[in-house]
Amino acid sequence: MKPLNTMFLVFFLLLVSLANAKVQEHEFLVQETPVKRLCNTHMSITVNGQFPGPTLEVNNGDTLVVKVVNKARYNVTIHWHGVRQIRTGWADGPEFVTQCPIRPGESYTYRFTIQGQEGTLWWHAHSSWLRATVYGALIIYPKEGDDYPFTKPKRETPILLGEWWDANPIDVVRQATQTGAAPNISDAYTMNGQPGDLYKCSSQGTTIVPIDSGETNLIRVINAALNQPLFFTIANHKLTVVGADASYVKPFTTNVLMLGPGQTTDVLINSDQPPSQYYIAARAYQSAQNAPFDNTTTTAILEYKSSPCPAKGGVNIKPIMPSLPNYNDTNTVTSFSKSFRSLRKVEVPYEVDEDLFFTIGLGLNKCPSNFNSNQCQGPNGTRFTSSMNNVSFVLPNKFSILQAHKLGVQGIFTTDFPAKPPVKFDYTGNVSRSLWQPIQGTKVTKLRFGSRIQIVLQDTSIVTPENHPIHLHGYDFYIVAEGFGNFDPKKDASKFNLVDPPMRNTVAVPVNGWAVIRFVADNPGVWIMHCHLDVHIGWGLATVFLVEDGEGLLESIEAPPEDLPLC
Ligand SMILES: *[C@@H]1O[C@H](CO)[C@@H](O)[C@H](O)[C@H]1NC(C)=O
Ligand SMILES: *[C@@H]1O[C@H](CO)[C@@H](O)[C@H](O)[C@H]1NC(C)=O
Ligand SMILES: *[C@@H]1O[C@H](CO)[C@@H](O)[C@H](O)[C@H]1NC(C)=O
Ligand SMILES: *[C@@H]1O[C@H](CO)[C@@H](O)[C@H](O)[C@H]1NC(C)=O
Ligand SMILES: *[C@@H]1O[C@H](CO)[C@@H](O)[C@H](O)[C@H]1NC(C)=O
Ligand SMILES: *[C@@H]1O[C@H](CO)[C@@H](O)[C@H](O)[C@H]1NC(C)=O
Ligand SMILES: *[C@@H]1O[C@H](CO)[C@@H](O)[C@H](O)[C@H]1NC(C)=O
Ligand SMILES: [Cu+2]
Repeated sequence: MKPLNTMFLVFFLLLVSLANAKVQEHEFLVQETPVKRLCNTHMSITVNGQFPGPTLEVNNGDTLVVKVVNKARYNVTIHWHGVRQIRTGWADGPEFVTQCPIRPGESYTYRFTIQGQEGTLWWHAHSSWLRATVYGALIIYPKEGDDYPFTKPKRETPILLGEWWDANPIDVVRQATQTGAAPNISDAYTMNGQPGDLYKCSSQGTTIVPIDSGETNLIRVINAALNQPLFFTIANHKLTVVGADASYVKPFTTNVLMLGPGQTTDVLINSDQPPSQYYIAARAYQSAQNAPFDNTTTTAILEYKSSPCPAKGGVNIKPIMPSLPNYNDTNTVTSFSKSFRSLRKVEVPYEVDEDLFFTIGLGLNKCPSNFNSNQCQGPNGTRFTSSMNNVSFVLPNKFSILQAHKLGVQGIFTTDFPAKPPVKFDYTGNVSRSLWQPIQGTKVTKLRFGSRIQIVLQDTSIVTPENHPIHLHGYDFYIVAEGFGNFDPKKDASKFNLVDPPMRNTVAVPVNGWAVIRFVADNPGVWIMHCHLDVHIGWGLATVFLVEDGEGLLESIEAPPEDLPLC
């Protein structure tokens, strides 16, 4: 076809697809709101006074216009987790990466279109630890007239898993930044903002999920916890996984899910049990060694409509409690994550243009000479740090990286992020102390528009091995393989699934292991890739891809919005 004809065709298809796409406008007031949990009231930062925040419901193809007004006393930004933001990187949200923060008293309007994604995503603050309370679900239905590729559910319920501190989360992270130690662990996990029956002063508010006999219902599980991968289960009910991170998967049945922070999983449940009340429960999957963690259990109640009412008639029927895997049950995590296959036809690159190998893990910094011992309360008088390929990522503060890139401002970042670890070592072995302290920098990787990328994400055992949920902005990627130990290209490349690998935006990299992801760099802009444990982002477990504009029509990032916050 001649280029002109192609253009007409593109234009025509655009018109057809725009015909029933809608534009939804919302206002998000970020404000302090009293929230009482675990017997105490905190002035939490919320959106529109709601905790969790409002659920956004759209159809694939719709455009969202969200005016965020900051009435709180902290800088804030909002990230639309998993939304591809094709050509609209200015609306992605991570502070100092794609925009400067919205300062107190200011506002910014995020505009973006959902393109080709269906299922469950979410939104959250991407500034300091504000996302502890500033988050909500983003549900994407198929285009109007389209159906789910599975039994139409009678009811749909989102369940947001969260993490609650009986303190101001901003104080918790500030204290850790000052001391160099690990931040205080949380006091509770929550489901839709409620800890549930197993915590003090909580059973009044326990989330109830309604169901009736003979139904098939959809539960959209989102791990919005700050720092903890979580197991999730429902007593006596099988879970049929049909989607994850807004991509459909070939259905498979399991008793338990594991979600790293940032991940979502859509499951169908059949109400095939005697009418009663069943606990829905979640608790920690803890892969780090010798690290304190919140070992409490959050619950909601799956309640059959016709179940005997516990409050009436003096009969005290307790909901049925499921058993959960041990906190350290990595085998369950492995068999779960290996069950994922894409449902729809995949376009995984067979060949790659950039073959990248990134180590991910923790580190310890020696106490700087101008610091006192109160500022070095990490193990043996150190400060915790974290890095990819031995670079601990530092956010700029005068320009966002995207602004600096588009305006050609020098001195904000460098483009020398290493494609391979600068030193080769036994990543998952007993690592010499001389390798534990990374360098700091704002180093990015430049990618040509349209190039095919492979990244091996390799956990290290420095300080402790750990399952890190690695999240890439602006893209979905295929997880073509994962395994334990050190990735070996000779042995492991033959195991790649290039036929039906799952497509996700966050990969839970196995503890003391590796995962290999592939994607095509077809979305120009500046995209952060980071561990979704917020404690690790703060320590520097992040890096940035700068994807250049292409040459064709619709291959360059749009112009910045006029109200884009400046530093
Ligand atoms: C962290 O925990 C310690 C020990 O329980 C406590 O003294 C401190 O106040 C906590 N910090 C914050 C910010 O809540
Ligand atoms: C949770 O941790 C606390 C404090 O370390 C400990 O006392 C308690 O036994 C643990 N509970 C469970 C259920 O593991
Ligand atoms: C997991 O924890 C259990 C109970 O604390 C312990 O007995 C077991 O050795 C641990 N397993 C691994 C693989 O660390
Ligand atoms: C701290 O020092 C002790 C004693 O030298 C050592 O056994 C331990 O491994 C050190 N811990 C860390 C995390 O460096
Ligand atoms: C790790 O290596 C150090 C230094 O070579 C050695 O002292 C230590 O015993 C080793 N630890 C283990 C668990 O092998
Ligand atoms: C990281 O870089 C520092 C500074 O050059 C060096 O001391 C350390 O050994 C390096 N570690 C690794 C894992 O490359
Ligand atoms: C808030 O953002 C501005 C830049 O817009 C920055 O200079 C300032 O340091 C930020 N404040 C905090 C507390 O991070
Ligand atoms: Cu991490």
